[in-house]
Amino acid sequence: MFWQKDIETIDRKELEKLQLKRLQNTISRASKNIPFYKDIFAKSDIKPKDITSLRDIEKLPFTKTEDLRANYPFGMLAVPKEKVVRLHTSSGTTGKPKAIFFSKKDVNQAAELIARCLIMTGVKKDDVLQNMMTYGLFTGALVMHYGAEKVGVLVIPAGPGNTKKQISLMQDFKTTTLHITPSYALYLSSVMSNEGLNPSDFSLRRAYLGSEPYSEETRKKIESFFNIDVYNSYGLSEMNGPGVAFECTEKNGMHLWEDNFIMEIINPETGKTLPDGEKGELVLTTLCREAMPIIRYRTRDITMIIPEKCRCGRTHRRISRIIGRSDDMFIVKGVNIFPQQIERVLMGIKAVAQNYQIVLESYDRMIVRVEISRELFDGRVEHLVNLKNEIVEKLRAEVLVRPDVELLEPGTLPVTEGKAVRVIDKRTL
Ligand code: DLL
Repeated sequence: MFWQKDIETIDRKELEKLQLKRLQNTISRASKNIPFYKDIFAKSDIKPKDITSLRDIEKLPFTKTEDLRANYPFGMLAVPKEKVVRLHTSSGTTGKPKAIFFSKKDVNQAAELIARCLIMTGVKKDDVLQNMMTYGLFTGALVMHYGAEKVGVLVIPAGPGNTKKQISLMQDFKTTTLHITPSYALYLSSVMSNEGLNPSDFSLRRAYLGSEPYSEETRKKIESFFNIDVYNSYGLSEMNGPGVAFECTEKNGMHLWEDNFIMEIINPETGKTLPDGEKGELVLTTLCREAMPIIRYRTRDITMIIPEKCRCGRTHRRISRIIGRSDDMFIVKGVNIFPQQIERVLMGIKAVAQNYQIVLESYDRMIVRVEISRELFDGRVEHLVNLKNEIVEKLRAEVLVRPDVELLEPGTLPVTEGKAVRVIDKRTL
């Protein structure tokens, strides 16, 4: 099923022609209207007219998160303020937020992309989507909301939290589709299971999970608890929010909408472009954004382009699950570790419940605190010792560092409404 079949299955040659035309237009507008880009072109040898092929994009400098911060609040705007109809911000962990502006056309275009994503996963007008992302300055909820309304589904603007109420909404309005973060989906499953509720008595069919990294094991855990299909959804505020890349029913990598974005994978250390199939940092250029075009934005997200064609017939290339962020990686005993490696191991162990935390005590000591499922809390020390040893060994095999593991009762660790905080780095506190 397609929302815009012609563009979703466009011939690659045609797609590239369209990309080039849109890239040239974006560069020309940015270099005329945004002082930051005007400056870049004034200082460098490369001029907008020198971009005559898609490969020429590699000659342009990157835009970094610090550039958006330095130009806060209005510095990256390409249109007069009267044309802006919406502001979102992305706060990140430090410093000033980044301001992201939408014109009317941008709001509509972002909704179009979401509509593609929903129809691609089989949504129909009679579906009911419970939007459990945070409404407000965060893009997650509002951008999805507008896209879902465009498709014509009933949207429940629930926001996150108040889990018992969420469950009643799901029951009363026969919710079929959830839009939710992976950490909140795990928490929801623990509340439902504590309440003795059987997800098969609900009308749920699918969930869109994104906004934070999670592993295939977490997907499986959530799919099997709720008896639904989970689709991975990737996006970032700087590029509209959700709807940048999304899984089709093959559930094997996310189609990145290449008529709206140019994607590159680079080596984060050297900045050199890598071929399809190699892991590196995702760099994105907007092709349709009116209010705030961004050229070669360094997302810091590590992924790769899947070279094979997808069986669904869409020609827009897929990216793999995000492996981690280049700034999420930490080093213990000289070994590079991504939190997601740890999550993958934990979620693959049946006795592990929904929540965990990684505490970096020192440069050679990592503690992994794990909640275990209630059934296993039977008081038999022998069970707990065996489980702890299993977790230590599996983690050591994956990350090559032996962690200390603490087993905890369910509900011990904090739950956040937004993105989960998994790593506590005491070395930098
Ligand atoms: O999280 C937009 C979004 C909302 C995407 C809802 C999907 C669903 P930001 O708050 O700007 O925007 O955070 C963007 O979140 O650079 C990734 O590091 C991470 N991220 C987003 N989706 C995924 C995903 C929204 N599916 C940052 N897997 C991005 C892994 C993800 N990481």
